[in-house]
Formats: sequence, structure tokens, C-alpha cells
Amino acid sequence: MKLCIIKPPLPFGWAPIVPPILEYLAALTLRANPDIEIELVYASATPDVFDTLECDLAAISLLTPTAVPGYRIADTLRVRGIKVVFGGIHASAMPEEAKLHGDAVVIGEAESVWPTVIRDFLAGRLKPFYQGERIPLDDLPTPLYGMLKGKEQFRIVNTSRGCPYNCTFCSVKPFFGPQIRFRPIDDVVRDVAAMAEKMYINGDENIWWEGTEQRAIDLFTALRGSGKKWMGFGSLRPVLSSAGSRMLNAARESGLLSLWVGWDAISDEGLKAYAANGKVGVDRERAVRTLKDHGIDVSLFYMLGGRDDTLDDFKRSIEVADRLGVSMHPSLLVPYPGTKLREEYEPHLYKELGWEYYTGAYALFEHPDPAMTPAMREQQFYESSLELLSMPRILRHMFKIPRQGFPHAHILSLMSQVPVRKGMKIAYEQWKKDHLTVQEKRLIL
Ligand code: B12
Ligand code: SF4
Repeated sequence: MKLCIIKPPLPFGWAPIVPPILEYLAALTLRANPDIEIELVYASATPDVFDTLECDLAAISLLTPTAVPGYRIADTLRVRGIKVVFGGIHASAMPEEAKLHGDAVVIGEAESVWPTVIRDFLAGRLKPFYQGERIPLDDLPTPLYGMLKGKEQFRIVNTSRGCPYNCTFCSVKPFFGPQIRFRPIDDVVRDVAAMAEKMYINGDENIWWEGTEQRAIDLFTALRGSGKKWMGFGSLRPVLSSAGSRMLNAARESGLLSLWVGWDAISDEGLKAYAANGKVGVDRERAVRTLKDHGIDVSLFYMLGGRDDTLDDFKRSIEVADRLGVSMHPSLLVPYPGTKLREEYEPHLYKELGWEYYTGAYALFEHPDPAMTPAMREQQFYESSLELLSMPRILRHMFKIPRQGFPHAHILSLMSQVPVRKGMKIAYEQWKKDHLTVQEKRLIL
């Protein structure tokens, strides 16, 4: 039997990161049945393979912005008699929708059910739906790092799942659940050692949590011997805890170059509107300075254009970037399926806009402020993104990156901003041509 594991094309094209699900689901598959032949397909890198792709079963991983191309791929394959099974965060939030384009849908995490799916397929009795359990993470296989051949430079390691907070916009928490589940540190060290690359990404939603700083210190201490550099997402509250300084030193010594922070909203009022309680009341700017004082570069990710945000927030975000000397990456707020935010925004959604618009570059709901028209929000998104990515600002930021990270953090900073700037310019030009057509869809209610 041959299995193809497919990551549909990402909304903004190819990224130099191997989609983690490909090599990980391959490892889970061979653990369940070592006789299965596997082909991995990263559709952003090889978009034209689907008319000729040969396999018995296609496993397609869906995020919301990749759902529409994922369904298109499935429809193409099924015409040729190939069975399709969907999984991932979007398929789990919208299983009935996914089933319209596939033979089976795995809801939830793969580990507990994937062997059953394979067995059922081989026996010719695939069921329409499978429910994955949230199991302890003490026996996950190492992804088959290196199996995807391409020019991608980064691979991902995951060390935990789950989150105790309840930010209304978050689609990760409803999927992975309220308990933080950690992987054994030895397993993480084993996985990092298995990657050929000298730099990697920690794909956890959060690399440290308040109350478990010692676990983070133990993990970082164990990773010191890898000799590899890394980056990942981390929250700000633990940075200011009593163990914060020890934790940051351990993180830097383990190779952490750059921390990506979910800044989420510009104002504290915005954070409260999202019930982002892990962030409310934290002196966020002091935490960013503390990180930089410990030799770690910082990038902030945040959302604009929410119903509680103002036009002024677009401008204020640029001031924050300049004051802190960090790179900032906005997106327009997206009410993902399965989130509390989607329920709250339901009466205001532009329902004619399908999942292909859920990329963070479109206004997806009405705003109470008449000045925040969809066109204004989208234009402000592009203008402020391009302002943040202006060459003088990128270069000024380079001089504010902690010297301990030289040269890797500086190269990374350029790599993560210059191509995005180029892509953003192209997207903005396209938007200027297309946005009136999108606006027509909003008017069909
Ligand atoms: C690393 C990461 C990235 C990386 C790499 C993405 C990639 N190439 O795949 C980068 C930084 C490039 C990225 C970019 C984006 N990302 Co991202 N990313 C993540 C992150 C933090 C971790 C992903 C990870 O490590 N997964 C590990 C794998 C193993 O987990 P998994 O895929 O969920 O798989 C498990 C299950 O879902 C299931 N499963 C999944 N697929 C399948 C398929 C089958 C058949 C089966 C049986 C099971 C199954 O089994 C697995 C094990 O249990 C997640 C947040 C998170 N914690 O999940 C966000 C996340 C996936 N990203 C998200 C988004 C929106 C984006 C962007 C669109 C953001 C933007 N506006 O720019 C961009 C797209 C960029 C582009 N080029 O187009 C959202 C998706 C939301 C949604 N509802 O769809 C998430 C969930 C973050 C969030 N806060 O909401 N991202
Ligand atoms: S966004 Fe909020 S709820 Fe989601 S994982 Fe991060 S802290 Fe948890």
C-alpha cells in the first residue's frame, strides 16, 4: 500500500519550513505498519503534482486558510479513485464540511487513532469519522526528519501541548485542551539530535509557562549539548517571574536566538476583550527589554481591526516597534471556526467570504466604528505592515538585536523580514486591483 501525506499550499506561498505534520505522520504510520510506502507532498513547493500523483490513500492535513485548496486536491484525487482522509485543526473544527470532500475525517490528535484508520483502510472498511484522544506525550516517535527532500531550511520540534488560558481568538486551545502535557526531556533531546540542520524551531504554542519555569530550565540545560540554535513562541509573564532571569540565561545558552511573542492586542483593553488573561496586567514592555538584556531577540505578533480595536491602533503598533527596537508582524483578526470569538462575532460575519479569505489579510466582519470600513482596515493593514518592514526600519532594528546573537540572530532577522516585505508589496498591489470584487461579496447578505 502507498500513502501520500499532503500539506495543501499555504496562503502566502512557500515558507522555508518543513510542515511538521508531514514527517511526523510518516513516523506514526511506519510505527503502526512498517510495510507502508510513503510519499510526502508539500504543495507550496510542488503545486503541480496532483494530476499525476499515485497512491492508494491520501492523508491531507487542514488548517483553516488551507481548507479550500485541500478540498480541491481531495476532489482531484478522488476522481481517480484515491481514498482521502482529512485531519488537523480545521478538519476537527468542521468535520461534516470536510467529510463532503473526503472518505474519512480524523477529529483531534492523531496518535491514538491513526493505527486504527490504517487497519480499517487495509481491511476496506474505512469509517466516516474517527475521534482521537488527548493522550500523554511520553511515547511520541521522532519525526522522520530528512524524509521531505527540498530546499526548506528549518524543521520543527514540539515539546508540549495544551494551554490553561482561554483567549477567545485561539483555535489551538480548543484542539489540544486545557491541561499542559509535556514530553519527556530525553525524547526532545533525541529529536533535536536527529535533525541534520544546525537551526530549528520549537513549534510549541509556548516554550515556558508560569509555575513550571524549572521544567523549562531543565529542558534548556539538557539542550545545551546539541550545539544548535533555535527560535520559538513564548509568553511574557514567566520572563518577569522570580525564576525568569535563570530561565532566560538557560534558554540563551541552549541556543535560543529569537523569541516570537503573541502580543495579540496593542492595548490592555484589547487584551481584556479577548480574555487574554495570561497577558493582562503584565508589564509587557519591561518583559521585552528583559529578554533583550538577556541576549534574546524578540519579534511581536499581533492582531488589528478587531471590533474593540481602533484605527489609531494601526499607528500605535509602529510606535511600539520603534520604542522597543523589535520587529512586529500584524495580521487582521481572524474568527477561526471552533473558537469563542467566532461565536461572539457570528452576527457580524461577512458570511460570503469563504475560508480562502481567512488568511489575516481580509476584514471578515462588520466593525462598529463607521470609519473602520473593510477597505480601510485592509489598506491600513498593508500600509502599516509595509511601514514596519521599511528597509530603514529593518536596518535600524538590526543594530538593536542583542550582540550575543551575532551573526545568526541578525541573519534570521533579515531572512524573516526582507522576503515578507517583498511578498507584502506584491500582495498589496494585487489587493488594489481585487478588493472591490471582494467588497461585492460582502454586500451579498
Ligand atoms: C509552526 C507553525 C507555523 C510555521 C510552519 C507552518 C507550516 N509550514 O506548517 C509558520 C511560522 C510558517 C506558520 C505560519 C502560519 N501559520 Co502557523 N502555526 C505553527 C504552530 C505554532 C505549530 C504547528 C506545529 O508545530 N504542529 C505540530 C504538528 C504535529 O501538529 P498538527 O499539525 O496540529 O498535527 C496534529 C493534529 O492536528 C493531527 N493532524 C494534523 N493533520 C492531520 C492529518 C491527518 C490525516 C491526521 C490523521 C491527523 C492530523 O495530528 C497531529 C498530531 O496529533 C501552530 C500552533 C499550534 N500549536 O499548533 C500555528 C498555526 C497552525 N498557524 C496558524 C496560522 C493561521 C498560520 C498563518 C496562516 C498565519 C498568518 N496569518 O500568516 C501562517 C501561514 C504562513 C504561510 N506561509 O502561508 C494557525 C492555524 C489556525 C487554524 N485554525 O487553521 C495556528 C493553529 C496558530 C493559531 N494561533 O491559531 N505557522
Ligand atoms: S493564544 Fe491564549 S489560549 Fe491560545 S495557546 Fe496562547 S495563551 Fe493559550
